Amino acid sequence: MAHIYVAFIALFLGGTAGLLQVLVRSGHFELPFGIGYYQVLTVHGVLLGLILTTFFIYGFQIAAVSRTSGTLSNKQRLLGWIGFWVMTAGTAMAAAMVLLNEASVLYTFYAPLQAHWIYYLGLTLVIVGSWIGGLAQAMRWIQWRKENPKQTSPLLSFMVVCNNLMWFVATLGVAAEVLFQLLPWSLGLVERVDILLSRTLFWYFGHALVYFWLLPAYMVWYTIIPKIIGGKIFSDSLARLAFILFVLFSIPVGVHHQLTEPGIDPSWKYVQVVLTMMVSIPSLLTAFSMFATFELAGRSKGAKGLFGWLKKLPWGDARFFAPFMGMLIFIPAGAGGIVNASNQMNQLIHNTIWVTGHFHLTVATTVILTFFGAAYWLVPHLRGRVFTKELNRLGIIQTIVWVVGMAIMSSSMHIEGLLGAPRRSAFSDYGGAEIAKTWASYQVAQAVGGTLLFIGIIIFLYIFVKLCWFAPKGEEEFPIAEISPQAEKTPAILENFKVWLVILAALILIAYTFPIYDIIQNAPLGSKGFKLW
Ligand code: HAS
Repeated sequence: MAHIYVAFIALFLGGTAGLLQVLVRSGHFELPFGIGYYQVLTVHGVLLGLILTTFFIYGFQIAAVSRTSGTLSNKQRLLGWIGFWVMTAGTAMAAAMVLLNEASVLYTFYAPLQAHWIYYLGLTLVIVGSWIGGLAQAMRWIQWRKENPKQTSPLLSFMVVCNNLMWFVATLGVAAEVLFQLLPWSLGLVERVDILLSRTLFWYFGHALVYFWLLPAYMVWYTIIPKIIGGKIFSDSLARLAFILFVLFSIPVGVHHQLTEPGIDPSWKYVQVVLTMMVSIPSLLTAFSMFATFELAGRSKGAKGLFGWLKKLPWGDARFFAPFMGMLIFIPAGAGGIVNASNQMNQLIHNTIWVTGHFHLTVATTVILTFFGAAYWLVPHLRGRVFTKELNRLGIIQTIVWVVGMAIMSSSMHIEGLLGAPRRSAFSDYGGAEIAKTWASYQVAQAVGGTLLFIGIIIFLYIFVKLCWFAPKGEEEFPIAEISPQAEKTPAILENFKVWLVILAALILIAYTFPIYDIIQNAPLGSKGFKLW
């Protein structure tokens, strides 16, 4: 619960910043008291992209491991608490610097924009804290394996370990960037920074980051949703295979965020684009698995015809409805990702507000709606209360408001991006340029959609507060589905992390050794820091 409280405080503050942003970008509103647009944008990105996600994920994962592998030992709990406090202290440090207007560098903190060193140190602590907390979760799973030799470990715990392993390997990149480049540079110990190297290290981490958000949502889809709809997990092996593929392919693909970067040789971009297409496969496996789960559950309840099973899904249950809408939105959202990853099309959309539209569909809809759906049972389960009919009805309304708001905001971002509007920029009419006039109506639409989303946040937080302190006391189930009896036995290799780590290391070395060697070997002078806000 401690993690979840921090997460939803971040949701409120970050969501408020989001509302201010869409209003400013509509061109009809200006920020009061000299508050800068980029300051608000940094608050928004850091609090929602980094803090809300990481804290909710850890709250959920700790509960998931403890529910499926057994209660955490005192040592594991202590490590969990140390991790929590280190992360929280880091958050406070980074937040303080942003609020003091010393770090308006956005959540990607691209050099040569230079923030105060305390901002970088704060974010480093968030990562170090997450290593400590993640270790505690993995230790419980290892203990389970020792206590139950030669048995397949609980699926949900296995998934948590995969996510933490991916996170650990990915964060090594950003840790190297901050420790060896940004911190010494912001402290004045070195004068210049190698921009291309810093971005490459960031994106080594940055794409795995998006799967660190997505995989907990997939945990809910694979293991929780089947129980809520009265079905079974379609296949334990398929679910594990999908997670292993994410571990393997999430990291050696970061260069697809740098397809327009001049300093990276096109042949390495080609390799990483191929690997990016590989990382779409586990999502396609997941889509297949979810359809199979829905259909089998529907047919077991007597559904007939090709699509009769759709009618048997529990549409009135917010614990299902919110994640389901997340899945549905992931179909266009994922297709947009494939557009981004395709080198030629990336030239059109890169650095336009299309990309902002893409990640509001993926993380801010697919992932967040699944987290909302999970909170509807997890919070009352942990607080000893029940998710009442009235709160469930509000949860359905909340989901509809969210989907409508996001459909308006995100589709207008996609279209405006195709018309050339930049991302990461405050409102401007660009000196009355003709092209900028074509964006105006889409910017107003974004303000309308963004306002609906803010209303969605308020409704969700109302439900959350009720579930924490005011809903009737009782027992709410932690729903975990069983594996279908028809599923094949899980091959032991899927749990053999030694094999996967070797392949992962090989893929990373192939994808990154030469580009990084090349970047360092041909490094220009480097850049001094800039503070443009
Ligand atoms: Fe992305 C940029 C490529 C997925 C987030 N992405 C971003 C940024 C973020 C982000 C935050 O290649 C901006 C970063 C920044 O600040 O610069 N993305 C992809 C690809 C995928 C992808 C190939 N992204 C995500 C996910 C995210 C996320 C997931 C967050 C959670 N993305 C890119 C690229 C860029 C990028 C480039 C850089 C662009 C640039 O130039 O700057 C893939 O993983 C997508 C695969 C997904 C699918 C969909 C499968 C569908 C499923 C739903 C099934 C539905 C069911 C419902 C079962 C293939 C699983 C049943 C329905 C019934 C009707 C019954």
